[in-house]
Amino acid sequence: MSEATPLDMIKTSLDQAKQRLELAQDSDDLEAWRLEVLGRQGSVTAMMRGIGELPPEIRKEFGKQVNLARKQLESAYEDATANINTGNHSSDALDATLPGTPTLRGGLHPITVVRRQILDVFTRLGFTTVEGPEVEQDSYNFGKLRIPADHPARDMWDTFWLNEQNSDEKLLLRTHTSPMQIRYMEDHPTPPIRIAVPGRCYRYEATDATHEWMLEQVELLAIDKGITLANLKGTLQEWARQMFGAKRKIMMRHSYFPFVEPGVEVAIDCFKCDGSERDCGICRGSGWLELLGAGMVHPDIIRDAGYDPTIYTGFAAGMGVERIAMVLQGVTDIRHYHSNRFSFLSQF
Ligand code: FA5
Repeated sequence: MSEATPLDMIKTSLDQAKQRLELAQDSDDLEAWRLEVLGRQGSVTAMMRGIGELPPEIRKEFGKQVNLARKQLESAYEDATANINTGNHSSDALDATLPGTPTLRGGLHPITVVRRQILDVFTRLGFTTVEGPEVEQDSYNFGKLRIPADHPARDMWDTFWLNEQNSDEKLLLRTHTSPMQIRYMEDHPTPPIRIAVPGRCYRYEATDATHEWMLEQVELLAIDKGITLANLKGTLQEWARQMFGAKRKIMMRHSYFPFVEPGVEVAIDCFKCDGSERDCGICRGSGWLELLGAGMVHPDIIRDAGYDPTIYTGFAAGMGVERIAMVLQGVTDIRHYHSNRFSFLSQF
């Protein structure tokens, strides 16, 4: 095999340089290649400098070929630079190592979380979840619950009315979930009944740290033979223990609702000041936050439902979901919940 001539060496160098240029991934690779091939210490320059050492008869041809090769390499280098800068280079079109654009993760609303927690406990205690209408008839929201038109108890439920006051059946946004007691009993001629009714309620009232114009309640109704106040107390105590733990103090005291007899309300110790601040937004210095109203279903309501009140008794309760959420989540103003502020909601 004959020895490679100086002209063959030019061709080999040219081919190798072109191959290496194809491997360049980015502008750093290109610059390294430029220095190595076309730079002052580069291989092409070295060949030019070596001309003087060649036999005189081939110097001219050698110089011509090296110049040709240099021009080809310069133009290949320019093309490669343009490709990389415009992103045409295959490895730049998709760079899997770049950090991605973060997507926002959704989550359950804090009230949804607590409503589910409440219903989970009552489901374990044997209650079935049912729902009822938010647009309600006057008679279900008030009359059938023993709250007649002129009854002072109606003041407690300042109301959003939906049609004329003199219409045959006035419609309103329900002020509590208690109308579902009546609806459910009407649809179920024979006890036993054990239901939990979650749902939104609306009250036309001034708002503050513990009062909203839109609130969620969970209503309980249990009707059976021999149900007593002890069953109500036991149910609510067990519910409170499972919701808040055994360390929280729960108080039950007498209260008045026209549709129960006797009536009670249940409060929990103030998580904000424990009763030490007279102007506390949560307990107003009382040390207690009211969570729910309850009582033994009034015998008139049992009778109106078609059940014999000498055989059947029952208890009912209605609890505020936002109030319970405030205690569990340490939220000191109820108005945050429906403010739709991302900074608030994203904490949960
Ligand atoms: C009632 O709504 C009765 N229907 C409860 C009831 C049911 C009593 C069955 C007896 C038998 P009250 O208005 O107190 O009662 O409301 C019940 C609970 O809803 C309150 O304890 C409180 O936790 C919550 N609540 C009431 N008003 C508001 C409000 N404006 N904002 C937030 N929560 C409220």
